[in-house]
Amino acid sequence: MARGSAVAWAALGPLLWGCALGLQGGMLYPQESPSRECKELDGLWSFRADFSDNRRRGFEEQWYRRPLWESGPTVDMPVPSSFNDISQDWRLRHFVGWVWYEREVILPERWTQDLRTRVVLRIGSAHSYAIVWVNGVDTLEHEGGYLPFEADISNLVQVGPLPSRLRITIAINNTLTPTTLPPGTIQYLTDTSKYPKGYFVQNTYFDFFNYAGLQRSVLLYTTPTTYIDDITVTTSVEQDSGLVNYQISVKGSNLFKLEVRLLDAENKVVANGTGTQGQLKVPGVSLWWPYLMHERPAYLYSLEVQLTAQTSLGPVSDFYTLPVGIRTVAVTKSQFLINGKPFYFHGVNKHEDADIRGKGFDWPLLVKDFNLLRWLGANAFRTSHYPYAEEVMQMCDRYGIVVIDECPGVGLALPQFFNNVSLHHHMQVMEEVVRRDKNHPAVVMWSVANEPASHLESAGYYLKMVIAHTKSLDPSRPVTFAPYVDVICLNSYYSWYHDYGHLELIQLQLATQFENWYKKYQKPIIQSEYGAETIAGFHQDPPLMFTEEYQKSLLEQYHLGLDQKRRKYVVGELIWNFADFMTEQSPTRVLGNKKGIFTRQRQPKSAAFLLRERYWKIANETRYPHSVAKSQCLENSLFT
Ligand code: BDP
Repeated sequence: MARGSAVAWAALGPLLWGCALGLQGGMLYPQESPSRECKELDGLWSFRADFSDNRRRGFEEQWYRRPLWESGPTVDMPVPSSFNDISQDWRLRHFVGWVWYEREVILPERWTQDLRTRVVLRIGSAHSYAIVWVNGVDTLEHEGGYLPFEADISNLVQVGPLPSRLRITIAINNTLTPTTLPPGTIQYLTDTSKYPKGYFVQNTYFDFFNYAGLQRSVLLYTTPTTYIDDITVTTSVEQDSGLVNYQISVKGSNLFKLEVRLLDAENKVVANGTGTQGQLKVPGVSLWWPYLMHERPAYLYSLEVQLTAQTSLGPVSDFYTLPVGIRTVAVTKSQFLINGKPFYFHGVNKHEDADIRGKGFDWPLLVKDFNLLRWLGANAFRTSHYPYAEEVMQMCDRYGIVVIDECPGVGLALPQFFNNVSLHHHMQVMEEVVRRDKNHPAVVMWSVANEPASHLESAGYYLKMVIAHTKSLDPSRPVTFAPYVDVICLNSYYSWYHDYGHLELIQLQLATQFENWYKKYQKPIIQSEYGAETIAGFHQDPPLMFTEEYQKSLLEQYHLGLDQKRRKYVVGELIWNFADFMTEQSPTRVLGNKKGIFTRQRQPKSAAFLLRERYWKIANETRYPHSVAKSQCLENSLFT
């Protein structure tokens, strides 16, 4: 994207939008409406890991043909959750290969008898390769964890008078190979004096535990046979009016009518339109503002879409409601603009990670994390290093937490990972990320990779292609990582991995880092990672590494360096990390990565208070119109 002209770019976005998706069909978040029903399949599933030498016994014996208990012992497995930390069997914690999940469901009679109803099976995520059978019939395959996939199973359930019992079998393989995302390698250790025959290990090149399984919700939902398949919305602002450009795709019939209405937060209709595309104008618009950036909150409208269609079985209608935040995003040489105003990212990097459930989605954890973010005065996070659950993105829209949406392009460390098959898959994953998250006002930028080995010859072409593809998918948002991007994100660990213990060097080294990058590329910079390993409760003063005092001092030095460039071209800072998280075992990790400012149990280390004071101070300095924000968590505490 051209560097200078933010205005032209913002205007072009909505016009170019939506022409390049190669995927079949949309991926709207399932919702209940007068025309749609949902049936959640969360809870206990039957489970078995295939411990056979080649891990293929399940396929050889066709475990999907009959109830799983008939082919051997099963255990209870909660969904959503990672399977790794649930049982007392250490082999399961470290298991690499195929695991099998199964669940029986009774369907409402209408779903099986009414031929104007379409029944869809949707899996929120399955890490990392999944095959799905319904009543023993091969139905669906999907590659890649962290993103949803679904199949129309109407013809499997609408087959006779009473087939209301459904058996869903899902086989999931967590093996990472040079062509998966993230990639990995399997290494066979053949020295028989040290390893038994056939011994292998999974090598990965990233710093988080490769939790796996059905980590997000599985559900069944219905639509009519002619249905709203996808909605794409982009927004812009013209004087005091908001413009909402919509594009709707309908499947099942060409004989339909579409009506759209935009409602404000009080459910008052503020604009309406008809047809598959159009522009809605909202005079006196309430903009979507990031948390603490404006005295107005993150305002959400609702786009109600109503479809009526004629089918051979009679008329059908479908209803879908999409939350819409009206805002603009643009980048200049030295600023990141939201609604035309400079935005400074003061936030965190996260992981979807907590005890026992691993990366399993969990409402209490989600709400706690958002309460902590607001307490901290954080206005942004990066979804390091993979897309988070859809419910997380919805919370960001509602709370005004700005998101840099990162795909699982992490650990791209070896030359063999930059091959054509990987490139194709990486582009496909970006399509799936954009398709899923394109309508979230909170998402302001796509991140295509974390720390790829961009110096390798094979990486240059690969990364350029992924970035160009992402831009063609969504010209309305900037793209980050590596130098061929709109905003430069820098991870650095001065006085931690380099010159460790020497806090006095941070300011100098940080200044050199910023100046070199800015001189070369003249693009805004975000310090996208910095931090120090800290074991809660370790104290030493003067500070020594791993203590709470060292983490605090390191942060203080970084902040002095950041403040030098903050009003120039540095547009953000994201601490590594929000909370401690699990990694593979290694001599440099003590029960995981401890760079959190909160523990894995979400209790604060001393640095959390330091960061909190800083973030509220920055929020108050950068607020529009200038006013003092009150901490919502401590009534009588003002950070000015
Ligand atoms: C960064 C990586 C991140 C690691 C972090 C660390 O992007 O995934 O967890 O280092 O070492 O370079 O703590």
